[in-house]
This record gives sequence, C-alpha cells and structure tokens, in this order.
Amino acid sequence: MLVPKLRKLSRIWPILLSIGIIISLFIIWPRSQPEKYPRDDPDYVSLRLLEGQKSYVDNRGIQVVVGHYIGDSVDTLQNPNITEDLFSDLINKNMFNPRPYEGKDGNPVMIPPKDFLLMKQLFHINRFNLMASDRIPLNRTLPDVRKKMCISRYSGSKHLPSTSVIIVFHNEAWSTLLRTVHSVIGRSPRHLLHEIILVDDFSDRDFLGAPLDEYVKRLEVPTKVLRAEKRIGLVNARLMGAGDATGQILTFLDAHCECTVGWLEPLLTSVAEDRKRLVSPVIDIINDDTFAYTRSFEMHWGAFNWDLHFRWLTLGGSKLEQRRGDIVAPFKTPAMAGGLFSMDREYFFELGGYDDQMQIWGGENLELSFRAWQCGGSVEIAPCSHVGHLFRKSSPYTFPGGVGEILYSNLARVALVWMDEWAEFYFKFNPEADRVRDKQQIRARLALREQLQCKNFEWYLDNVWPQHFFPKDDRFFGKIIHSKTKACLMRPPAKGTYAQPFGSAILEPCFPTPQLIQMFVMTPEGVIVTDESICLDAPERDTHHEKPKVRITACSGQRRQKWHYDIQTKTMVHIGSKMCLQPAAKKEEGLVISTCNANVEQQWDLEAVPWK
Ligand code: LR7
Ligand code: MN
Repeated sequence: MLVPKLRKLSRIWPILLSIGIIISLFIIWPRSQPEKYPRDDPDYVSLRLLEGQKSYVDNRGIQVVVGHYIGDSVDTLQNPNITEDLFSDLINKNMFNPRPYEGKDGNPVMIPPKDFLLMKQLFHINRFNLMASDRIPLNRTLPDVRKKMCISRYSGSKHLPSTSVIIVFHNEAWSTLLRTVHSVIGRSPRHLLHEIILVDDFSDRDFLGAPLDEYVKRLEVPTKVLRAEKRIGLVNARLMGAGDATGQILTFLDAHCECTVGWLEPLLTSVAEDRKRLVSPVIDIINDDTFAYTRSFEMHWGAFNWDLHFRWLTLGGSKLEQRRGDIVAPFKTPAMAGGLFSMDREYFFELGGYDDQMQIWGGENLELSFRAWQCGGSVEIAPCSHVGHLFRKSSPYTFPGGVGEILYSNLARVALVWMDEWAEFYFKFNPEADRVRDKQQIRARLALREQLQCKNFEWYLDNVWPQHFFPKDDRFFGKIIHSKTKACLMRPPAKGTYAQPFGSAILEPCFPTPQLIQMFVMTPEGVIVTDESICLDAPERDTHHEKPKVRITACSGQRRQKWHYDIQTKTMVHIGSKMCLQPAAKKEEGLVISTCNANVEQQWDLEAVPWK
C-alpha cells in the first residue's frame, strides 16, 4: 500500500498544476459560461451556485413539491444520444472516481464542458448527475447547518439507546449509497450506532452484488446487506430490514442521503423520551445536478393535498407563536415525508409495521403517519437534526404493473383503512384510485385498526391538523359561482411536479362535472380555501387602488383572508376592507374587491357539492 503512494509523490507537481487549472476554472466558470440549455429542457444542466437558497422554494420562486412525481422510466429511453448497448454497458459500471476537493463543504460540483455529453447520458441512469456524484469523495465535508442552540441542547446525550440504521435500495448508484453509509458512520457517535442494515430490493447492477458485500465487511460499524429474492418494493424491503434489526431504535434512511453533524442525537433523544414518537430530521436538499447541499427551512411541517400527495406547508399563525419560546424543540407534524425517521423498534411492530400489501413506492408515509396519530402515537420533526436528501424530478426505476396502478392502489389502501368519510371524498374526485378501490384486500389492516382501538379520521383532522383545508360538515364545500355570468371561481392550475398555487383567482366556465380545481371550502371563520392550502386574499387597506386585486395565495390566518357571505344580498364581503368581491373590468385581470353596491356584478351563488 505504501510503495505506490511514495511513487505517486514524485509525480505530485503535475497534479498540483492541474489542481491550479481546475481551481481557476472553478472561479471563472459560473460567469463565463453562457446558458446553453433552455430552463425548461429536462436535460438542462445547471452549473449555477445555489447560495442563499434556504428553503423549499426553488430558484424560480416556486414552491418545490416533493414526494410527488411520476416520471417516465428508464426502460423507455428517450435520449437520442445514447444507444441501448452503450447504456447497458454504462449501467453496470461503477465509475466512482473521487477527487478530494469536489463537493467539499457541500459545494456544487463543476463538470468540464468536454464531459458534458457523457454527463448528460449518465444522468439518465439514476435521474441525477451520476458523473458529479462519482467525483465526490464518500466522506465529503458538509457545513454544520444547525442553529447554535442545538449544540448545547444535545451535548449531554451520552446515555441514549442505540439504533439500527436501515437503508433500502433498488439499483442505487455506488457513490450515493456509500456516501449515505459513510455519512452515518462519520457523523454519529459510535456508541449510538448499533448496526447498519442495507436491504437490496433485487437490484441488477453488478457492483451492488459481491463488491458491496466485500466493501461493507471493512466498515467500522457492523454492516450487512440483506437481499430480496424478487422485487418487493420499499415497504417490504423496510419490513425485511426491521425484522432483522436488533437495535432498540430503528432509523430509516433513503439510499441517497447525507447526514450532517449532530443529526442522530435529536432523533434518539426524542424517541427515548417517548417511545411512541416517530421523529424525522429536517430534510435538506442535495441538488440533483450539482450535488450542492442546501439547508432547508426548519419551519415547515408535512401534510398532504386533496389528491393525497405529500406536501410541505409553512408553519404559520398560532403554531408559530407557540414555538417562540423554544424554536429548536421538536414539533408535531400531521405527516412525515416518509424516508427518514427514527422510531422505537418494538413500537414499530406493535403499531403494525407497514402495510405489506403496498407495492414499490408511495403512500406508506401517509399510512404510517395516520396510523401513528390515530392509534396513540405521534409524528414529529426535530429541527436540530439535519439530513440531506437527493431530490429528483423523476423516478429512475421500473414500476412493475405500471406507475398509476401501483401508486393509486397504495393510496386507495390508505384512504380505505384510515380516512373514513374522507375516503369517499378522495375516490369521488380521483377516478384512477376509484378504479382500483375494489381490488384492495384490507381486512387485516382494518382488524389492526380495531385491535389498536384507533381514533377516527375526524379526530385526526380536528386535533392534529386543525388548519386543514378538507371539506367537513361544519363548512361549505363546492362551487363559488358568479350569478350574472354563471362562471366558476377557479384556482390557477398546477403544472408538472411543481405546484404553482399563487396568482390571480380566475373565473372560468363551470365544468359540467365537478372538478377539484373549481371547488372551494369556506370555513365558519370565513376563510375561503382550496387545495394546497391556498386562500382568497385581498389587502385590508389599499390606498392606491379603488378596486384592489384579489389574489390566491398561501393561507396565513390573517384578517385579509376573511370573508362573509351575505345570503340576502348574495354578496361576498371582504371583512377587512368591507368591500365586495366582483370580477375585474377585464376578464384576464381576474377578481377585485370594490365598494359594495347592490349591483348584480357583486352577486354570487354558493353551490354546495356533496363530497362523501
Ligand atoms: O421498489 C423500490 N424499492 C426500493 O428499495 C423503490 C424504491 N426503493 C428505495 C429507493 O432506492 C430509495 O432508497 O426506496 C427508497 C425511496 O425511494 P425514492 O428515493 O425513489 O423515493 P423519494 O425520495 O422520491 O420519495 C419519498 O416518498 C416515498 C414514498 O413511498 C418514500 O417514503 C421515500 O422514502 C420518500 N423520501 C423521503 O422522504 C425523502 C425526503 C423526500 C421528501 C419530502
Ligand atoms: Mn429518495
């Protein structure tokens, strides 16, 4: 081992020279490179620095929606630059080739232009920049992104139960998988790591076979690789890992994470205080193009939209007030993202493990969140624990049976077992899920719900997520129709994997069959809210405009979002300004509020739509 190293020393000057060249490129690049690819090209490779980006709002100002993607799969290759042969050759190669400086401190990786073509081809294998990942060392440094207070808060956590870390994977890249493992080992107190269990969900890449078995033998924490004999999906892979684990606490991670310093102590502390807690870290962002590490906003909690897609929502109003005194204390969340959390091992099984009928991907995070809450546990986020996750725009692997069928079957199971009347709401407006509803055998899960004497979904909504935007018997749900034109109030449509909830409220012809995009909830407090927690909003005072614009924006609980519907006059009165809702003079300008008059322009009909 030593001799080759010495020999290399004599060749050090050319290395220094190339480092010099690379460093200067590093400095010149971002300025001198013109943007080669249009922004909306999925192959657009970003070399921009993401400095200052501190939340899930992306660089176009759009809230990034995670846990919601349905990508095309790798077996239908669409990149014309790459032949099937080349692809199957590349796919089995481990091209891990680290350079000590790349990705250091979470900085973005720079790829020289001569490698752009190959880089773009490799991107398709895992749907992230594999070339960039393969240049970053397994033990790259990351900034300590915790609030200062976190350090002292957990400095005394010596006597905590230890954890088994379970990482399931299907055809993960070597570099991302092992960077996950090394970040666990390198950034956890040794005595808190009981073992690491990698569960291979029937990968077919050569390097994930024997070479992986060999590699993990040399790690300083007992690490094993369990292998599924057929593709079993992430739920059953996690069950396999949990069944084998012997640590007192289970900690699950996706196979492309990077833990930061101090990540583990807050999770274990919280579970040790109350064994019925499921605790997630704050999930930071590893960029899929550059592998830059971006700290994400700590004041988000997890919930879901009307289609049962996971969403991050900003903690607002009273919830934030409550946290004033102790902003780094773990806080309760209606749902977890799903991939990264710790919980007591025995409690995991007491609570029913996972629904083993769930296939491949999706839905299990809500299922577990509902089950925990409704059956006496809780779900939390520990803001002092930060773990990076590589967010992708599409899914790289196959969904045997079809993405739709799998995802909707999983979600149908969640709804049928846990959501009571709100299951009807879900099926009514989600025909894809409704189609697979009757195929679900859920008797065992209903028996579990019975046996654990779990509370109902109404309790969950009222107590765990009182800010929710679902219909309920105490509120209006349906269409808001402009009496004169018979047009329906509508939210701007969401596009692709990004929700674009903000903009003007618009009036469009009503759809003949009820569509969620034209449905609104009006709460007893006078909030007009629709899916994605967006509210009808107007300024309480606007000295510049006679007819201030009405917008559709994130619900804030403020007075500017409160309305009163007068049944007699059929007017929708904005409480803060005492003005009335009406269409703007030009259709494309949407809606405004204006001094109330008895004019027909200001008349609205609230047409309730049955939702269950
Ligand atoms: O068939 C499969 N077998 C597997 O072993 C499919 C997937 N997997 C593995 C996969 O290799 C990965 O390690 O399962 C893990 C999760 O799959 P991803 O990374 O494709 O999922 P994701 O990060 O896009 O999706 C989120 O939602 C999923 C719903 O089923 C899971 O709960 C993921 O764990 C979850 N990820 C996170 O919570 C990370 C933060 C994202 C957010 C918000
Ligand atoms: Mn993931």
